[in-house]
Amino acid sequence: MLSMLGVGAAGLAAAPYLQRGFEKFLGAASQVDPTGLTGLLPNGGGFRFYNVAASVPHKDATNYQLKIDGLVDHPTTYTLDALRKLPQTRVVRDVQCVTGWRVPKTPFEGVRVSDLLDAAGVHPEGKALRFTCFDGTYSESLTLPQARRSDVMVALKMQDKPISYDHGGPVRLYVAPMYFYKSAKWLSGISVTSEVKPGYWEEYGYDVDGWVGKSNGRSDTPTV
Ligand SMILES: Nc1nc2c(c(=O)[nH]1)N[C@H]1C(S)=C(S)[C@@H](COP(=O)(O)O)O[C@H]1N2
Ligand SMILES: [Mo]
Repeated sequence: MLSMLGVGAAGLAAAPYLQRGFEKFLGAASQVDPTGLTGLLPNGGGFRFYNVAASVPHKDATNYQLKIDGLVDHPTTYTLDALRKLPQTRVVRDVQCVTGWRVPKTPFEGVRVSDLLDAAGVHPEGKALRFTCFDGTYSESLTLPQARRSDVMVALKMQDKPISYDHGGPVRLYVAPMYFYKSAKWLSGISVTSEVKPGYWEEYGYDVDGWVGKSNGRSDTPTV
């Protein structure tokens, strides 16, 4: 806990990251802080912007790459254009952060993770995925069956627009049935592994299986 507060305080000191640092600070603190201050903060369309890194490079169609590797037959690197050319799936669900905020009926669109896995050819000993981000810090995980759901995707659009930088553009993970911390922003890598390696927040105690309503002590269920 103290180390998380330290990260938040560092964020407050860096002017360009004031907003995100502050959100991050209270997002972490709200787990134990009964003041309810998080509800008073300004936010964009109901969303809070989260970022655990000090700074994140900007990427676009000229330099974005998604690397698929690990226990696969065909390690592959996709450009943004290559991802755009693959079949796209659109899913509309409520976004829910585990700290309590929620944005109803938010469309996400992109390429199913299962399609990328099929193209890569997963080895029999491949049991899980590790997701990494070009912020250099954040990570996430899913089991193979979770990742192969039809509502789990490498998202290129959010709210029917290209994903903005703050929301993790140009490409973020989107795991519709789980709390939003599973939806890693600024996605840069998907590695097939033999077992689940807990992600960034999971090292601080969040459930590795982040099903909405079934974990982290919350009981609300999605409306869609
Ligand atoms: N790379 C990265 N991805 C991340 C995070 C982060 O700090 N860094 N925060 C997670 C958390 S806790 C939430 S609630 C959502 C927030 O997404 P948003 O900033 O688009 O609202 O992103 C998730 N993915
Ligand atoms: Mo979150």
